[in-house]
Amino acid sequence: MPMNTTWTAQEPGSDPVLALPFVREFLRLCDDGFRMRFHERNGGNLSYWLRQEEIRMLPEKEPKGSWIPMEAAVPALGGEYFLITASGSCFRNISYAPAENTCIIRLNDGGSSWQLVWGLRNGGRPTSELESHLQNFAIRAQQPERESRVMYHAHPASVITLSNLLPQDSKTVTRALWSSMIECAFIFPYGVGVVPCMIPGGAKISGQTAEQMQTHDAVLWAHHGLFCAGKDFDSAFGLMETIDKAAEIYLKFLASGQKRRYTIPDAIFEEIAQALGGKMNMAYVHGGGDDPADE
Ligand code: 2HA
Ligand code: ZN
Repeated sequence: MPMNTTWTAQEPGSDPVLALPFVREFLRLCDDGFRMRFHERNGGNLSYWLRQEEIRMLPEKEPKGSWIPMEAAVPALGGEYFLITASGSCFRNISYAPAENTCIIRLNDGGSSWQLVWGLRNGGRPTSELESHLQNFAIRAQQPERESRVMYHAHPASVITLSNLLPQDSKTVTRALWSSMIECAFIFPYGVGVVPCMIPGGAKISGQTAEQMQTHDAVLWAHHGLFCAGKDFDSAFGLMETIDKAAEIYLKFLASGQKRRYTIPDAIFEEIAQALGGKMNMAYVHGGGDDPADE
């Protein structure tokens, strides 16, 4: 998708869609992610799954244009509406010119194609990672307490650095992050899944990501970035921030050139699991991963 070179600021009052609370929160997250340096150029993408009452708030609910087929169908999401960043959109432009850089789409009943409801004013299509966003929503909706409304993909530098250092294995990566600061085990008790380095976009990476999302809170794409799921914008953004910060702490410790001298004992993770009523990835509670810092 060629990138636009000029943008016209879109005033919030110019379009009723921009006044909707979920749209405002979506745009605020884009600005915050850009300020956090999670998004170089057109890196990253964001999606929001609309609730029924939010669909009713849309001034125009009927899709326009043709049905565009997707590589992989998501039958569980047939007929659902999503607000999503446009392919090629740079996060620094999204809240400045939202109608060009985002869109609301509706899926057909079989969840195999999408149609435009709002946005993409200069043409284009939703993010190249559309399939990953949708499959992640579908897989998490199978577990009611883990259902997500926000899917957030970004390129935080510290997190990407981990895939240059650590074995690309979910337990090792999760333990390295949990061991960096104690809040991590509370904030992502199911840990971080890892998908090995592969070409972004399309069915292969989205299938493997959804598989990891079934049992983890976030998924690291090796040498690429991170996918975070959340029940709302604060949860998804907070997860991205927390994992980024834990990765930064881990890297600072490694940069000190010292071996790990003090660690969070497994007994503490057991206590956290108890405090969370067992809603934690128990396979990661006891060490034995392959962390080079422990060698
Ligand atoms: O949208 O981040 O993974 C650009 C990307 C692709
Ligand atoms: Zn990416």
